[in-house]
Amino acid sequence: MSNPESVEASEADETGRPVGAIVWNVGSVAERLGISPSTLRTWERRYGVGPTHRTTGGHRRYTETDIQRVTLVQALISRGAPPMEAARVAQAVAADGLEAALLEASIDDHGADLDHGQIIDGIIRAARDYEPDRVGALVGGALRRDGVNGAWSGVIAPALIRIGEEWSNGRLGIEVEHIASEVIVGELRAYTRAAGRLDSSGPTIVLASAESDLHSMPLIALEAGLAEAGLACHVLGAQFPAKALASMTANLRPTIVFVWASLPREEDDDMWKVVTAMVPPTTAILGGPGWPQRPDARGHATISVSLESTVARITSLVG
Ligand code: B12
Repeated sequence: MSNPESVEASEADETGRPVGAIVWNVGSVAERLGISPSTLRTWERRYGVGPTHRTTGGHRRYTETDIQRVTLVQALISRGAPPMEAARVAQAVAADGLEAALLEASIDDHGADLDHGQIIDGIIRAARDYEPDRVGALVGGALRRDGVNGAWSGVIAPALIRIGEEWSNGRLGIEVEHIASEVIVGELRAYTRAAGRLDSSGPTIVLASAESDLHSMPLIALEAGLAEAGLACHVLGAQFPAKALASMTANLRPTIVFVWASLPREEDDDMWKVVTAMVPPTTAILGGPGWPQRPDARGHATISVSLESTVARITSLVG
């Protein structure tokens, strides 16, 4: 690739660009973007998206910000936007929002190759910046690209675990955790709805969180994973009372009862007593790090290790 050129003091302009900043000529930018120099010149001539600087001899010189902006035009065009519209959108983005806009455009572009680490960083940055739409675009894009299991294990769970760690170390506020979790729940639910009408005439699947435990997102992820497999379920949500679960199970005789616990629970806990007392035709499956670990105290209940294995187990149990 061609080398960037360093701006000479005599070429610095009145816009405040630092003397000596790295700038690129049109050929280098074209090479970086994999498009022709004439396309770049056309974007500048027709739509006004181009270099903000020229040498004293009139040669185009792109700064990194200019390059981000033309890259955004390119990403939007590759997603199907007409060039004039792509240029209008890119021009409207402030310089400090270009990186985020690019990330969003690439995740929505199924051909784009953002790795999981970049998406996780983007989600955490967007939640920290109080920008739920950006969190949603990244999470929704990952779901559409990787499916529920892939997006959960590759992006959503690692992002949540990091957010939890940073919250407990005091490096981010609880509002960041709330923003991220609200948006993730919304995206998972939208994904479930997009699966269309599910057949609910078959075996009954009940999902709940343990009494006094507010963590319910894994239920919503499981609901989406089951929807992807064509299965409908009843989601009872967070903090479900043990007594109500016992009576509902007796009345409904569901095939599967899945109960999530993020917070630690003891063996004398009511919820533990209810789930370990469940017998066929109901199979109790427990998920989350909160459950007591002693296998001989579990009765017929089993502990799951991941979203993917839980979906697979339920799918095989309900045939
Ligand atoms: C989002 C969140 C919240 C949200 C929940 C919103 C919602 N709708 O669910 C809110 C803000 C309400 C919340 C509240 C609280 N939270 Co909170 N929360 C989290 C966070 C970031 C993610 C929770 C989650 O969904 N975890 C699920 C996945 C991402 O993590 P995991 O449990 O480690 O999951 C792996 C395995 O369990 C396994 N797995 C095994 N079987 C199965 C089955 C299925 C189906 C799935 C999906 C996965 C799975 O796979 C997972 C990885 O994919 C966690 C961090 C964390 N590590 O969990 C903290 C965390 C659970 N919270 C914590 C705490 C302390 C609290 C609060 C007490 C204080 C607070 N932060 O406000 C309250 C709890 C109040 C209450 N009575 O419940 C602590 C718990 C520490 C502990 N062990 O006691 C954590 C671990 C944060 C931390 N690092 O300290 N929280």
